[in-house]
Amino acid sequence: MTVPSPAAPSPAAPSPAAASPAASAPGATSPRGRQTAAGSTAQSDLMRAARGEPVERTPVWFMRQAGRSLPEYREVRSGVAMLDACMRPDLVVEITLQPVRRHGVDAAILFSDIVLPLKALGADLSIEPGVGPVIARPVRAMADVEALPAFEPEAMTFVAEAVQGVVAELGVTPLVGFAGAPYTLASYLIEGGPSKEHAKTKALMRGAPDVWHALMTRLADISGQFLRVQVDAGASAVQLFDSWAGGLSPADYRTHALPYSKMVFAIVADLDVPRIHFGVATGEILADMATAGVEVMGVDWRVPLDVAVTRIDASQAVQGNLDPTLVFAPWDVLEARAREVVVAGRAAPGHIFNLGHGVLPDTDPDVLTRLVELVHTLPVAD
Ligand code: 1CP
Repeated sequence: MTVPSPAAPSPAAPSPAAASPAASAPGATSPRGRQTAAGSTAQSDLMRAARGEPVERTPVWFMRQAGRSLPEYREVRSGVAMLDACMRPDLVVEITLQPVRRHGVDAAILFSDIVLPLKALGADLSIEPGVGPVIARPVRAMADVEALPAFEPEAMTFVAEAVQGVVAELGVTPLVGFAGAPYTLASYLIEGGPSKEHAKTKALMRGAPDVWHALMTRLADISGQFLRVQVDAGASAVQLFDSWAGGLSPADYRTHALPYSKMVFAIVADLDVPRIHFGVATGEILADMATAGVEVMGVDWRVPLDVAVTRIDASQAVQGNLDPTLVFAPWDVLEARAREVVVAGRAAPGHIFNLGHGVLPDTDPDVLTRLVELVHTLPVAD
């Protein structure tokens, strides 16, 4: 399924206004999908579901499908630091394709991390094994925000190269590009690393609105431009991860987080790719998240999909939402729950099957393969 590399896309558009219009040349973003020599991704089940059109089979992919659950991932990652791996196009192509080959999922997601653009732009941060992102100089004051790097398209050439390499191998299977939402990114920058309560983040958010606004605006630009780089290079859809936004009350979310996520989605609005919005424990803020300028709402396992559709726009597709711990249950229990998810998903105009959060590292990959096969056999309508 190897196809020629896309015709030299620019690594990044300097601003939405300067973006090239949709075109149908190989490698270009067509209005409804990605044109490659093997055909267009536009008619894939994933893209059709995202647009709310009928599908042959329910499309399925898994958040964190590339990663520690796969022995072939552990092998190629051995001795290479996480963010170094993300910056090597040869490794990114290989790791991104591994779960597609193994599970037969309907989409690839770029192997990267939400903090990668900050690292590529020069921020002093790393991903510590078993911990997560850690930043040397946490953001606490305006001077720290000003010291953060601004977006530079030249720093992203390796991302464009990796995306081009992936889509050349994927044929008509779409690649999902992604970025971190400003709130979730800010939580790592302010706390200095992973945190449960996000107390420092919320203190800065409420106590220093000018610093907060400056930080969130900067992060919105970086994430939006990072998504553009991926789409320009060949990604067919984008997902914004606001993993920790569910820790905010609806009022705080609306005031302090949503406006900046809207900025991110606005930066890619002209690219005509499906935009997916996801967070964890977001039941109370789903309605607000749905207003960010998105076609697909990701839902975690806490809210049944047929309930989620009553909280979002009737035109929006849904993505989710099997509890990721169900892979450790007996197969008949997992199968029954997966069937329930597919039936509940029919309440939306389109449904992309996924877990309600990322694949857990101890997951048996054979269970995921079997789950993909199951979902593909289930009827898409009553
Ligand atoms: O060495 C390793 O293998 C480290 C584990 C790991 C991996 C495989 C990290 C550290 N990041 C990743 C890749 C990654 N990160 C992907 C891969 C693409 C795929 O899905 O296959 C994606 C989509 C992410 C995005 C990401 N990173 C999110 C949003 C998704 C989510 O899980 O909510 C978040 C919050 C991060 C931060 C992060 N990076 C890594 C860890 C362990 C964490 C979470 C730390 C925490 O608990 O706060």
